[in-house]
Amino acid sequence: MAILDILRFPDARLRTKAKPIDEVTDELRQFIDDMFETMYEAPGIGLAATQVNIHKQLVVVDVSEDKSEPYCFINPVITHAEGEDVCQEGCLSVPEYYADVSRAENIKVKALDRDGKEFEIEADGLFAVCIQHELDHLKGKLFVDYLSPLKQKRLLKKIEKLTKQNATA
Ligand code: GNR
Ligand code: NI
Repeated sequence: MAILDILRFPDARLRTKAKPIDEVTDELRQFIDDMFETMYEAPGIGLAATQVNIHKQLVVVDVSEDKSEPYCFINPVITHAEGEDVCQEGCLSVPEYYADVSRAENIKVKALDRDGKEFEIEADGLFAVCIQHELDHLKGKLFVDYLSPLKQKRLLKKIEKLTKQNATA
């Protein structure tokens, strides 16, 4: 097992569109284990392969408090979405920044599990928010893209400042 490096906004590689996975191999399962380890260590409630610079359609999610609900979604597709809910989001690729985002409240997702078997589940609450956040990563989209241009500009300035500070520290 290994802890993987997480790309940080505004790294252009976070904009890469992930490709479908055509075979679930032992090698892929090892990578899935590394993704879970990286997510739990961060700590975070979800992680998309895009964030660790692997551009395949794969995300892991666990919104439980005791690592008891691990979900792996391979080639995930949202088959149903309804309602609307605003939630404060954060992202491991945008550390120490939080903002309200509006998303569907109830969703259904179809995907392959780590054995390559198709499944479909319903999600609501934080689970639904997190799945939608992760699927956005696979499309090269970040939660900050939903913010006003002014807020995005302020965020970039803040990051620029922090980067300069770190360079001279
Ligand atoms: O750890 C995470 N917390 C979180 C909180 C609210 C909405 C979405 C998330 S996902 C985030 C981990 C992450 O960056 N996944 O891509
Ligand atoms: Ni994220």
